[in-house]
Order: sequence, then C-alpha cells, then structure tokens
Amino acid sequence: MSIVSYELRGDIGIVRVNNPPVNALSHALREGITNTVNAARDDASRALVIVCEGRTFIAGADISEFGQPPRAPLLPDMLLAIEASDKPVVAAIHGTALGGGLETALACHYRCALASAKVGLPEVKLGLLPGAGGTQRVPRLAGVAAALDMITSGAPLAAARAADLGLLDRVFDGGDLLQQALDYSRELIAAGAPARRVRDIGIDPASAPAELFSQYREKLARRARGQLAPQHIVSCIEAAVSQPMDDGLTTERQLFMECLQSPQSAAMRHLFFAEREAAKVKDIARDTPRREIASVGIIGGGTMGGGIAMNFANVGIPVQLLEISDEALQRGLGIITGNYAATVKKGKLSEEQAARRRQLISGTTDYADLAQVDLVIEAVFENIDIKKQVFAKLDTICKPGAILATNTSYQDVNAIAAATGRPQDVIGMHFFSPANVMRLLEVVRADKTAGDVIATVMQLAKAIHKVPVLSGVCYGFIGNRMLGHYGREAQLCLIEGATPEQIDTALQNWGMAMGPLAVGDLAGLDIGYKARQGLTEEQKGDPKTYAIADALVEMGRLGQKSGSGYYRYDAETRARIVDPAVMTVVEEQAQKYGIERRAFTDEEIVNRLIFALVNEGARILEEGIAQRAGDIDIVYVNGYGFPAYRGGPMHYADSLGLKTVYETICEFRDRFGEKNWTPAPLLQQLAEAGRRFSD
Ligand code: T1G
Repeated sequence: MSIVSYELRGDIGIVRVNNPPVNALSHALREGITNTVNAARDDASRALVIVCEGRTFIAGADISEFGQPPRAPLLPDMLLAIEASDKPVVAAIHGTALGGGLETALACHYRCALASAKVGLPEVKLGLLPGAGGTQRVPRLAGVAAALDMITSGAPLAAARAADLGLLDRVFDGGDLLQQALDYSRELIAAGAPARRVRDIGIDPASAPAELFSQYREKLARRARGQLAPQHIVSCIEAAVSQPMDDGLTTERQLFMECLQSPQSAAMRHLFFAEREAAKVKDIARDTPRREIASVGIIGGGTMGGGIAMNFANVGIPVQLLEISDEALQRGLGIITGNYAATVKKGKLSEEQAARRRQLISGTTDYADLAQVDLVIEAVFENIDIKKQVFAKLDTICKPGAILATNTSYQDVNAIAAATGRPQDVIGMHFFSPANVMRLLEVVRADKTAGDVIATVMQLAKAIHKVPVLSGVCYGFIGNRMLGHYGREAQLCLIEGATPEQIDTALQNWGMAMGPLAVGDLAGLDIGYKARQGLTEEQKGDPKTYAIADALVEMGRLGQKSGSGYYRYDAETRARIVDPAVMTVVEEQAQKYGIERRAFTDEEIVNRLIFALVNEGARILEEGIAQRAGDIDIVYVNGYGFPAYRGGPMHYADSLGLKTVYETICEFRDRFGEKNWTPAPLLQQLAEAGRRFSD
C-alpha cells in the first residue's frame, strides 16, 4: 500500500496515510499528503478526511531526519496546503497524535478522535518546540494558560480532556473511526460548515497579562533548570498573543531552528533512540519466544520489595510478597498501602484504582505459596550468603521454568545462580529506589542465563513501564560501578580543599539533579559505612576516599535520617543547612592524611567527577559489560539524575570531543596518579583515531 492513498467515497475524499510504524512525517509522507490535498481541490469532493493506517495517527515529524538537510515540502508548507483548502478537511485521530501529528490535525478545519486516543506536543522532551504552528494554534483553541502547561510539559492529553479544551470537536466511544468520521463530515457538509481556520481565532490579550509569562518563566527556571526549549516555548506563546498569525509562525520557526541546532536537542534526540536501542539485545533474536509472566513472587517486603511489588500490581499482575515473619510482612504491606494512599492524595489515582491495585498484592510467610509463580524477585538484605540461601530454597520450591531474579545492587549473580540447579533461569533485575517510581531497570545477564529468560525480562521491563538496560556481571554492574568513581572524586575534592556546598553547587549548576554529597545524605552515610565494615583495608581502598564519611557516621551524622550528615537538615522543611562543624571534621581528616588544602574551581570539580564517569564507562564498554555507549547514557540519565539535555556521560564526552577528554584525563593522571586516572584503552584508541563512543 502506498504511503498516501486517496479514495473519493461519495462526496468525501479519504486521504489514507500509511507509513509504519508510527506514520512519522518523513519527506515522502509530507510530499504525499501535500500533493493529495492539492489534487483534491479540483475534484468532486466537498470535504476531506485524513485518516491513518496502523496503530496510530501521525506521531510526529520523523526524528531520524533531523540533522539532515531539510527537503521541501517542509511541514509548515504541508500544513498551509491543508489549511488553505476551501473544502473542510477533517482529521480522524486514533492512537497518539503527537508533535507534528497534532499540528497536522490543528491545521485541519475539524478534528475527531476515538476516546482511546491521546494528543500532545512532546517536542520539549527532545529539546525542541512545536515547529509547525503548535505554539500558535493551541493558544487560539485552548487558551494561553492551557497552552503553556501542555507545551512546556510535553504531556499527552486524553481525547476527552483535549475536547474539553477545544482541541477536538468530536470524540467517539470506540467503533469504526473512519465510518464515524465520514458521518461527521457529512453532517458538516449538510450544515454548510465552512473551512474553519484556527488562525482566524483571536486571543484576548487580557487573558494573557505580561506577568503570566514572567511568572511562568520563573517556574520553568526551577522546573527545567538550564534548558533552552521551555523558555523559547513561552516566547512563542507570547508571540501568539502579541503578533498576527504569520508573524507568530515566523517567530516560532526561528526559535524552533535555534532549538534544533542546539547541543541540548542533539543530546535529547540521542536519548530518544538510545532508549529504544537499549531494549534490543544484540545476540538474541527479536522473535525469541517469551515466557508468560502471569504471577510474581517477591522475597522481602522492605522498601525495595514493596516498591517492586507495586510495579506489577500497577499493570494488573498479581503479586505474592513473602517475609520471614508476620510482623515483617504486615509492616511491608503497610508500606505499600501507604504508598498507594499517598498517590491517591496527590490525585494521581482514584480510590478505586488504588484499591484494585492494592488487592493484587497478597502476603505470605510460607515459601510453598510461591510454588506456582512465573517469576520470583529476591529483594532481601544485600548479603551474598543470605541471597544464596534464598535461591537454594527457591530452587526446591518453584516450578520448572519459573524465572528466579535477584534485585542485588552489587553481588555476583553468577554465584547466586550457582546456588541453584537451574542457573539458566537466574537473572538480575536491579531496580532503583524508590522502585515504584524510578524508570531504570538494570537487567543483569549471568554467564548461564538463557536467551529466552533475558528476552522475557527485557520485554517485561517495558510492560511495567521501566527502561531496561542489559548489563554483564561485575561489581556494581553499570551505574553503581561508575558511581563509585564519581563518589571517589567527590571525596578527594572535599579532603583536598573544596567544601560540601561548593562541590554540590558546582554539580547542580552543571545540571545534576542533586550534588553527590547531598545524595549521600539522602541515601544515608551509614550504608557505605556498614558495607566497608566487612572489607579488608586493601578492599576499602584509599582511606582518603571514605575517612570523612566514616568520621561523620561515628559522630551520629548519618544524613537526612538523623538530621545531619554533610549538612544539617531543618526538622520541619528538611531544608539543607551548611554546618561549620563539618568543616572541622574535614580539616581534621586532611591534617591526619597530611593534605595541604587548596582552593578549587568549579570546573576542576565538575571535570574530575564527570570524566571519572566517562573513563569508567569506557572500561565498561570495552569489557562488554554494556552493549553500547548509549546504554550507559540511558543508565545515568534514568537512574542517577544526569541531565537529559547533556545526553548522558558518553554522549557528553562525544560532544566535547574525546581528544579533549583524553588529554584532560592524562593531566589528571599526571597530577593525581595512575591508580585513579589511567585513561581507559578504548578512550585512548578513539581519541587518537578522532572517533566517538557512538560510532
Ligand atoms: N520519528 C522517527 N521514528 C519514530 C518516531 C518519530 N517521531 N516515533 C517513534 N519512532 C520509531 C521508534 O524509534 C521505534 O523504532 C518505533 O518507531 C516504535 O516506537 C515539527 C519537530 C509514538 C508513543 O516525540 O513517543 O514532531 O526501535 O518503540 O512504545 O513540531 O514512539 O522499532 O526501530 O516508541 O509504541 C514529536 C515520539 C517529534 C513522538 C509510540 N513526536 N514517539 O510508542 O513505540 S518532533 C514525538 C513516541 C515534531 C514538529 C516537531 C513513541 C510513540 P524501532 P516506540 P511505542
């Protein structure tokens, strides 16, 4: 079937779009629609309906074409051809009309949709803004306030909500979309409905006082700190109010091009495709049969176990939560009940929805109750011996073919698998706390994990709305292994002369969600302290990298949980307060290790912490622990608060040029020694060859 086909049915012209998988507006599609609409101007049709084959209406411009030379007709040209039609053009929407797809519908004269459809302008998630009239037409239909929220968030709207806002004219409760769109078109013809152009709708300037925009910009400066596109979106919507349509379109196009050419958009478009690539396992066929996962058992009802359980209940999969005692079980189930109540309180779930999900989670203290589950996820204390005991027990209980997964953050999944007689069914599923919120899931492939087990878990991850990244077995897998080097440099900068506030502010201003020491206080300094108790001096490494943290823990400063750590915390607001007592500890430890403290620049702090990530990421890549550099980026952006508009550690290094990164790391090696700063061989090879991680 051609990418665009046309059928005159009675007095209505049907323009059918068919560009799988999501009807993205490639050059061929833009050309096909433009030519078809123009040709229909002279035929017997009295109205046109634009409808799409496949699973969705047009899902946007073809992102893979960005960065290539633009080819006419550009999307705005196509939309002007539709809008200029003197016959009413009706958009018939199903699936997700997003970005240029919704803009196409807005250039039509009428819009109808199935109730199951969603519409949105998610360009901001790509570091862009709607570049084909979205910022000019949405305010005219839905008002300025709704346009600001919709376009700066990029969130999709359900059809009913879109209709309430005036973006859709008709919503059909299921049934045959095309037939209902044809019926609607005949109604319009019978009523003599004109080719109603959105551009002809005025905006009352009183509805958009100047302070509305200035206040919105201040809000975005916090919510979307450091990002270009959200601020440009506000400027476009301001233009919709203050300028005639064509001038507003010109302003929009100019600001769109600025976003398109920005490193921020290149970074976010990289992440869009990297996330989809990460879900693909290179040596496992995409059509590998998956095992059915209709029921799940979770071992351990602590914070992690409870959060993990919710992920499955949220998508309708029943869960058995096992704890060692009824008291622990009730506590665990109580955490889950509290989480759902909090979600209802925030208005994100109705009471009924929360109740339905909560009812899917039951508790037990008897392993025998897990005999028939399809997947068990172990989330017990981070101790390899306890985990081995649990898996040995599961091996005697669970049915053949059940997948046995461990949520371990660091431990050797091969050793855990060896505790069973079925290593082929054992895999790692490393969730990130809070497990029911964080999107990242590291799927850890042990040496004997079967291909269909990996394929099943990678697909299951998407089904529970996680972003899966496959990792090999090493200490800390991908994210935590790299975090160790990042944390090392944070500690060394601290003892060598920086202050906690300077380190955290430098990284936060650079774009990290939180600075490393504030993150330590949030997680609890006692976690690292306890983990070090079981290690030899050799295993613990350079004492300068943990001496301050240990001293704080021994003073009872465990972080937020104890009211103080690297900072003091206001008991009411939990606001972070710089505490001079910490610098006393820092200076004592510096003296103990004979360090002459010195001044630091923010640049040195940022480069040491971020390049430590890059260098270890290069090693993870060359060892084959990660499949691709983009996989590492997905881990760090989705699990560790790395700014999406910088694309992840490896993309960021590529954007600087690996030669620059390599030379800086060589300087660090010369200043701080080879132990911490020997350049990864892969980084050196690529830098010397003038290549990138993403090549
Ligand atoms: N361009 C190119 N390829 C796309 C694409 C797009 N817009 N959307 C999806 N794909 C590919 C994707 O890479 C994957 O490929 C396959 O389709 C299935 O996608 C001027 C400038 C529509 C909700 O941001 O949100 O319009 O891996 O796995 O989970 O103002 O895709 O199979 O080879 O995500 O069912 C604005 C982006 C563009 C929407 C479907 N539009 N897409 O989700 O499938 S900018 C967007 C999505 C724009 C204008 C501006 C989702 C989806 P492969 P998938 P899904």
